[in-house]
Amino acid sequence: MKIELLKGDITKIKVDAIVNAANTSLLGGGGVDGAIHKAGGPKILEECYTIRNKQGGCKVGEAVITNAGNLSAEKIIHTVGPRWNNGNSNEEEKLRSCYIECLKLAEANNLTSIAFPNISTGIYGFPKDKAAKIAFETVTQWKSETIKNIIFVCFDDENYSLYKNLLQ
Ligand code: AR6
Repeated sequence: MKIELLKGDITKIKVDAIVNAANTSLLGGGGVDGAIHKAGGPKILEECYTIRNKQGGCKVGEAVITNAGNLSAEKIIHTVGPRWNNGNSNEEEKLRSCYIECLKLAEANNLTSIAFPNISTGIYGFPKDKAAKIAFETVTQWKSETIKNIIFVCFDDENYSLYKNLLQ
């Protein structure tokens, strides 16, 4: 299993699955969620509505999978990261769970490559250094079956340099 680092816009990445940092409603928002729905078009949201009707959205630390609309990825895996609450609400465990549930879903769908944004480190305010450590540790400990390639896509300089240090 190869772990890579890229800087830029995750909607442009050619992989089997792009991970979205969504919210519990699954109905879109700002940040990477907004960018994915904007670039991917209405088909993604349509399937999000179907999932909502069936199971009422997605809980923090869990993940659901949909089509990728117009994007070059095959699937979008939507996960809901925790909002940072000074470390008082099990945020670290919940963030770890996001990565694990995404990896599980990718494997269950026989996907071989997956791109992660830096979940929770934007609007949800999770400290970037802590989040990078959790993401990196969880992914490197993963016992892969179908996944051959994991890509961390960093949008901002701070995250990029944190991941660069971890990968070195
Ligand atoms: N490609 C890759 N990374 C991106 C992109 C992009 N196009 N745009 C932003 N980022 P955020 P959260 C980075 O705020 O903190 C939404 O409204 C960004 O620099 O997107 O999990 C949802 O609906 C940051 O490092 O997600 C939720 O309500 C990272 O993506 C809420 O925001 C995550 O920032 C979720 O907040």
